[in-house]
Amino acid sequence: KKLQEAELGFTYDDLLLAPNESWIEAKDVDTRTRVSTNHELNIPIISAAMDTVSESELAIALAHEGGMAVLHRNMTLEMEVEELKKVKSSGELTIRNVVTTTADSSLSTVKDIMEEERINGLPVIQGKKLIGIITKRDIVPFLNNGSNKAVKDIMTSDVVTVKESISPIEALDIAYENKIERLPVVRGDELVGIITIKDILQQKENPNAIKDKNGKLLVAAASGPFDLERAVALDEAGADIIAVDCAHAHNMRVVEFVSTLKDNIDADLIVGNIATGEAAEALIKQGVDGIKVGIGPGSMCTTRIIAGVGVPQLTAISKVADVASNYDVPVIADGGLRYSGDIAKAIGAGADVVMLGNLLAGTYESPGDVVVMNGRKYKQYRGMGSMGAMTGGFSGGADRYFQEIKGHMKHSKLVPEGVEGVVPYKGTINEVIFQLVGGLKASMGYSGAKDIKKMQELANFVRITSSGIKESHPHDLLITNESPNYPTL
Ligand code: RVP
Repeated sequence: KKLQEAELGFTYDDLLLAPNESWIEAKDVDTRTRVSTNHELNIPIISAAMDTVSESELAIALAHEGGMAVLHRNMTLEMEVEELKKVKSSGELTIRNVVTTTADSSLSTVKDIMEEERINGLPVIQGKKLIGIITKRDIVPFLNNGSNKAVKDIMTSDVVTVKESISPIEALDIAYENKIERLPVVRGDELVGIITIKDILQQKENPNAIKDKNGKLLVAAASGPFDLERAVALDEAGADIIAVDCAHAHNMRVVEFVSTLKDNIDADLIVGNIATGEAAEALIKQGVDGIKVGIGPGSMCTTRIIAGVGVPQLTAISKVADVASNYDVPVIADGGLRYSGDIAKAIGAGADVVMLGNLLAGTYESPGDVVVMNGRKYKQYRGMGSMGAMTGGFSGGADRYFQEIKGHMKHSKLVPEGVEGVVPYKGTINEVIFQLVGGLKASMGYSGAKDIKKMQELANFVRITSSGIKESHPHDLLITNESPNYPTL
């Protein structure tokens, strides 16, 4: 009876989106979406909380594109807070930690500071008061001619300054007008920071960047299911979202602990992973701000093989979304996505956001070095339940799978649910996201969906067979030029 009642579960390759009548084109669609109760993204993409994917560098790059990273937790609490702070301070137009000099300093000291800090200009201060600015250009003529001039002899005293409230456009105008590269920011005559043209231009290049209410880049940070100390510390350090990262969030101890976490943090709380409507109901009743779906679809995950447990991902997304939409709680489809078309399918099945591991691993900004094998470039990618992640680093992978590392425990006493490997080097986050979002937009054009909500509403799935899959991929030719959005391993 049990077998007769067994439901059919679908995943990405089992279905395609049928095209709809459409009055909308890819270039006109709106990809904004909600990732948690209180936070919107400009693109429906977040990065996996994995130690070969999400640290500050990738978090900054992804937030610039309008998405968000979930910083991994296979590091000490202090290190994770440090990573978080790097993301939060990077979005600021005004650098507040300014390296300065004083009027009586020698030019050679100034040169050394500039070289060490790799900066081309220093504000000159007396106490906290700004009294001048000195640049590399000013000092170069005097460096090799035995001159014993001091900063005060050659600095520019008539400094163009700006107030803290300045906008990037205004700052840029002032910098161009005065042909200068850096603008000291003052409160009265006190120096409080500096704005550089380089930073403004970087901001201008990223009109899609996603920021918090203070203008800092949006970022989430992972915490263990029972790690109150970490969740509170990350919250205090300014995380916008705490993501409870766990392999089975329908474990009732995890569900019950949600309310303790909620009571102690201001940030939104995303919890996962689950794969059923019942689990969604249980978590939503505890007040979660977002739910993450995915038991076993991950590209390096072996849970379905080792434990024999999981739900094919499109069915899991759809079951969770059916419940979550009644409560207006965002759904994140985590794992198993290989192409941009899978993002469209996940959204069509009810997801508000997708979480990517493999597709963002192997980018310039992901942690780790490029390795060359047989003339091709790769970067490491490993499951957080792999032997390497559970025993290396800070064993932040182990409790995700309810496993404990004790003292000198032998590795053979762990049961891994993930593997370690490499993925092809893919270029920058900017290049990768351009292709992924481009594919999603194309799909929205085919579906006649002007935004993500409409995509969820209008998506029409058609079931396909293995011949359908074969027909979908390029066939009957030898690919001679690799396409940026269709990699061959
Ligand atoms: P993928 O994008 O298919 O590579 O999947 C990434 C997801 O896989 C992660 O966000 C996480 O939910 C899951 N994961 C991470 N480690 C492991 C494991 O070791 N089994 N699984």
